[in-house]
Amino acid sequence: MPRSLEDTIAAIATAPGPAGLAVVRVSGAQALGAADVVFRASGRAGRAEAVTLTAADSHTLHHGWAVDAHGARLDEVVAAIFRAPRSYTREDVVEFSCHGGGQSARRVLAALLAAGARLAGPGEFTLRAFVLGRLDLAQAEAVADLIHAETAAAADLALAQLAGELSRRIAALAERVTDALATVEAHVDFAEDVGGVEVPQSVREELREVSAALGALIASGAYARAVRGGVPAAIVGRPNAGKSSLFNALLGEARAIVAPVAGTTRDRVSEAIEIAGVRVMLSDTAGLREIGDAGHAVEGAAGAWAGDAIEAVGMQRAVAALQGAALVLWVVDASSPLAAEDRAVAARVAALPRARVVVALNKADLPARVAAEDVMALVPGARAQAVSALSGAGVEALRGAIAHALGGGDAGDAPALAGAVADPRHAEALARARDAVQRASAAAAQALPGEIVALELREALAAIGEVTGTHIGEDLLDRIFNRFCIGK
Ligand SMILES: Nc1nc2c(ncn2[C@@H]2O[C@H](COP(=O)(O)OP(=O)(O)O)[C@@H](O)[C@H]2O)c(=O)[nH]1
Ligand SMILES: [Mg+2]
Repeated sequence: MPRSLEDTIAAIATAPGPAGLAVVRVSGAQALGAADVVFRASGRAGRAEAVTLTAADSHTLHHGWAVDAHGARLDEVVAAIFRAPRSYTREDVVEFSCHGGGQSARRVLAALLAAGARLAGPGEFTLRAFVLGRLDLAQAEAVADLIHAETAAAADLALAQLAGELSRRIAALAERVTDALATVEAHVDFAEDVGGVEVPQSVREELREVSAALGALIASGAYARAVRGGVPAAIVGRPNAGKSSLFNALLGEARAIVAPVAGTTRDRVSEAIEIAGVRVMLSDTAGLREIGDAGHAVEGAAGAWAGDAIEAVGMQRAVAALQGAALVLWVVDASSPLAAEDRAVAARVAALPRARVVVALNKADLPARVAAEDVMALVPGARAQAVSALSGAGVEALRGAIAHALGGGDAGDAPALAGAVADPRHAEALARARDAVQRASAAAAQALPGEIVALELREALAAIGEVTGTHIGEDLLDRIFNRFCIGK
């Protein structure tokens, strides 16, 4: 990404297509000059000279025409002036509000490029806001999160991060590490004169507290991470348990085919639903059961695509969905006793290292032949909910159980999202910081030389700096800002 701050950059900031407005933005030392070349103010009665944007005050609006190099009109526009440093980027910025649709903004942009601006890269306006110190990195990343937010909760989360909630928490922890480091370094200097002295008890205690605080911050972000990134979820169970029926009930529409014959669902059908502010990507899958050697037929001649072979492929996809799922909805037909096939599914589900599991005891409209305890014993830690996909009874409660499994709690007591660590990149960097503080703490406890403690603390600060942006490489910065749209 070219990112010389010398350049004046321009881009269309709005999505293409028919719309009320489109905005073209230009930022940099020559922003006002380039905008002036493109802009002709509409005439005003009793006023001889036209308004020039280079002379305009900050935070003023100017109606007029965008023109090309020959003075031909390109669009009717309103120019908004933001002078440095009171702008999105902290540079001089002009925003042209054009008519929406494909042509107007593109023509205005072309005129700005002809007037000396260069096309901005993805996120380059926000990158400038970061480089020029208006936002720290976590705040700048929140801009991309906000743009990509697919649920209201995800937008709230991003807004809180943009407002600096997370940055403040992290800065407070970084300050404590910095203070501890200063004390240790002073101690090292002092110890050179008087001989080896241990790191003071107060610092050791402080380090233990800071590492616990970092751990708590990371742990408290599990729900926020689900809200930010969405959650892949798989509906699994033996054939005819009612998986497709339940999938449709959760979706509120008849999306998957439901039939009394086993093996109806062969392909994986996926739809997004929202539960507790989390975008859940729900996949209905083929029922899991043993079908002999059918799987091998798939590899044979084309003529060997028997029904069982297709079902076998469906099952392979079901297993893949299961393995990729962060949330598993295991559907049990509670109107018939647990079968070997149910136990086989349970074994697969229980073997998943990290997935959260909800058991739907389906067909609750019929007499129960399965005890919840027997099912729970097969998948420890899961939640179970009786439900009837047919009548709809219990579907809301099932959504509640899923919300709980996602960490969303009950409607009233959902965990606070503001200031939570929602970005896995942040969580990973903070985990490294916590590990380094723990090593520093252990070194201090073992009365190792202060230099070693100081070394670990510097590493912790560097890891924290990857979140706030004080310690960040060009490569990582490129990767982060490439996630943005052009014009943001
Ligand atoms: N009585 C009753 N039947 C159900 C219920 N859910 C599904 N079924 C029936 O069970 C059969 C299999 O359902 P389906 O959703 O295709 O199961 P899948 O193979 O697990 O996807 C169909 O005849 C459904 O109508 C339920 O809650 N109660
Ligand atoms: Mg099905």
